This record gives sequence, C-alpha cells and structure tokens, in this order.
Amino acid sequence: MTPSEKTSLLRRLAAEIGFDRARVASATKLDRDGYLRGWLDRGFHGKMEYLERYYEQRADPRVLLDGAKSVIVVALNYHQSPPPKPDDQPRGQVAMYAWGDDYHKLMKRRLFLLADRLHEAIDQPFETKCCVDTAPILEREWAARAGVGWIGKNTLVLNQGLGSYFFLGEIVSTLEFAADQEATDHCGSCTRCLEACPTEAFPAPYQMDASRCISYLTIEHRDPIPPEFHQPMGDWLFGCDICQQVCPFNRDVPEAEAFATRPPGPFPVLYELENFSQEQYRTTLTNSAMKRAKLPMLQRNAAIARSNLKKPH
Ligand code: B12
Ligand code: SF4
Ligand code: SF4
Repeated sequence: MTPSEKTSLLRRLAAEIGFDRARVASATKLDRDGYLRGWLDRGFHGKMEYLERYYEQRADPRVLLDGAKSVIVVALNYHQSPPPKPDDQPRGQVAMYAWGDDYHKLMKRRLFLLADRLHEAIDQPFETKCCVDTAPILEREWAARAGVGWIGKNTLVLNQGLGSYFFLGEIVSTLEFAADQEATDHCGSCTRCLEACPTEAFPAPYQMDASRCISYLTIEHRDPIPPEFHQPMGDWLFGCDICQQVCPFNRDVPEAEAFATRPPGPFPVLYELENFSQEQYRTTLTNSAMKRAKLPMLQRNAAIARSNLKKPH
C-alpha cells in the first residue's frame, strides 16, 4: 500500500468511527517550539506546572514515540445550539465543551479503535501512540500542520466548515502516511475575539496569557481568584466560550452527533451547587468534564457568579 493509499484508508476508517475530520502531518521537530519556551518563561501558563514538563516531547513527536513518521490528527465536533435559560433563578454558565459526557473517554475509545482498524487493514508492523489533551503534544500546532484548520487569533483551531467547537486527538505513528497540506489563515482583518475577551487575556493576536483566561481561572486555578477578575468573569461558572461565540466562523456550524447535554447542563442553579455535599458532587458529576474542578473550586466560582448577577449592569 502506498502512503497516499494509507491516508485514504485512514480517512475512510476515521469517518466510519464518527470523526469529523482526519488529516496527517509528517512527524518532525516543531520549528515554533521556541514560542512554547517563551510562553512558559513569561509565566503565561499560570500554575499549570504540568506544561513545563516533557518539553522535549512537546517539541518533537519523535521523542514521544521513537521512530515516529506521521502525526494523524482527528477532530470531533461538539457544537450544540445553546438552549434558552430555563427560568430566572440565578444560574451560571458552563462552556459548551462540558455540557455532555467527558470527552477524554470518548475520544480515547475512538482513537484506540481507529488504531486497531489501521493495524487490521495494513499488513505491516508499526507502532502507534494515541493522545488526547493531557499528552505532552501541542495539539493545535499539529492540527494546523495537518490541515485540520488554522490557528485563529483566539489561539483555537478553526475550520471553515466546522468552526472551532471541536475536540482534537492524535495518533502518532511509526508508519508513513501521505501528509496533507498545512491550513491557511482566514482570520484576515477580523479582531472580534480579541476585543470581546472580558479579562484581556490576549496580549497580542495568536497569543494567550492563560493566567488571565476565565477558562484557566475557573477550571485550573486552585487558589482564590484574584479580585481584579471577579467582575469580568460575569456568570461563567466553568470555562468560557466568549472568544468562540463572537467568531464569524462559528455561525451556521453543524450540530454534534455525540455529547448530548447531561446534568447539571449548560446553566446550573448557583445556590444548589454552592450547597452540594461531596456525595452530591460525586454522583451528579460522575463522567462529566466538570469534575476537572474540585467541589471547592466550583463553589468558589458559583459564589463569584452569584455576586455578579446581583450587581446592577
Ligand atoms: C493548557 C490548555 C488550555 C489553557 C491555555 C490555553 C492556551 N491558549 O494555551 C486554558 C485553560 C486557558 C485552556 C482553555 C481552553 N481550552 Co484548552 N487546552 C490546553 C492544552 C492542554 C495545552 C495547550 C498548550 O500546550 N498551550 C501552550 C501554548 C504555547 O501552546 P499554543 O498556544 O498551542 O502554541 C503553539 C501554537 O499556537 C504555535 N504558534 C505560536 N505562535 C503562533 C503564531 C501564529 C500566527 C500561528 C499560526 C501559530 C503560532 O506555536 C506554539 C508552539 O507550537 C490543550 C491540549 C494540548 N495538549 O495541546 C487544550 C486545548 C487547546 N483546549 C481546548 C479547548 C476546547 C479549550 C477551551 C475552548 C475550553 C473552554 N471553553 O473553556 C478554552 C479556549 C480558550 C482559548 N481561547 O484558547 C482544545 C482546543 C480545540 C480547538 N478547536 O482548538 C484543546 C486542543 C484540547 C482538545 N484535545 O481538544 N486550555
Ligand atoms: S475563553 Fe473567555 S476569558 Fe479565555 S480568552 Fe476566550 S474570551 Fe477570554
Ligand atoms: S473572531 Fe475573527 S480573529 Fe478571532 S478567531 Fe474568529 S475569525 Fe479569527
């Protein structure tokens, strides 16, 4: 089988498994890895110390998997049209990526299935390593190289047909697939996301100071949230979607087939969460992406959101 026949096979198998896109990049050292070093040196990662570890793997997938030749990048749409708020109780907002079941499990299951199908169909020994989110790999950089989409000014990967509400996953492989073309940037003169960010988390286009991002503050930051961010956080309880909501490429995007909304849903009642016991937290959020935040963090976020909802606008 030639490398381009392998890439066609990969695309067919990935579509059968339910991925919305599957593209390939050649596994080489990243030429923009110096950007990661500068980003960490400036402290833009806040307290996400795990991003400082395995630098060599992040910069070069051949360190992650010895003999790697290709990085397969898949995208899975999670977009759902937002429902209206159910009533006028004080409710917080949850970012769309966490409305359904935890994506890590579903993505991993599908990636392993894809790797197995490739092994069955290709009569040749090769190794694979499946990665989603937590693996030391710069997923957006690989998605851009493989042509899944371009990295927008809001630092997310955007695709002209899918917008940006999709998850990324990778299979690093020692097998050579024909590489796809790198995506081109379509942001043009638009600056909507940069202007809309309430915490001014973009020091420049294509750059994020994650320590200022509501997503970081509500999900990753375990200490008290600095008061300067309280008011700009508005009613965001877990994550933030503002720089995606304003993006013109997210208009008229398809609805996701996976990730049906589950409790506590897009707009949890704030005082209910504030009064959750550990047991209620465990049972309500089992298998939810929201479990990434410990109960005291959710309660901290809920208290800030509730106080913001009380203030006159
Ligand atoms: C840490 C992290 C965060 C942090 C920091 C985000 C950030 N911008 O770095 C926080 C907690 C803030 C966060 C928030 C969110 N995240 Co997040 N996050 C990650 C994680 C785990 C690592 C990212 C990382 O390594 N950052 C370090 C910086 C240096 O990397 P980088 O910005 O990618 O830099 C590279 C490129 O930008 C490029 N580059 C540098 N300069 C330039 C200039 C130009 C012009 C270009 C083209 C490229 C370029 O070079 C750099 C080095 O290679 C990834 C998963 C992964 N393993 O990659 C998910 C990931 C990026 N997150 C994801 C999601 C869904 C989100 C949220 C939407 C969740 C939410 N709704 O709350 C928000 C979006 C906020 C935003 N606008 O980015 C998805 C993004 C999917 C997509 N379509 O792009 C990912 C890929 C997870 C996944 N598997 O699906 N996240
Ligand atoms: S997710 Fe929200 S806080 Fe973070 S950069 Fe985007 S708009 Fe700003
Ligand atoms: S809002 Fe505009 S600048 Fe920002 S990512 Fe979307 S197209 Fe690019």
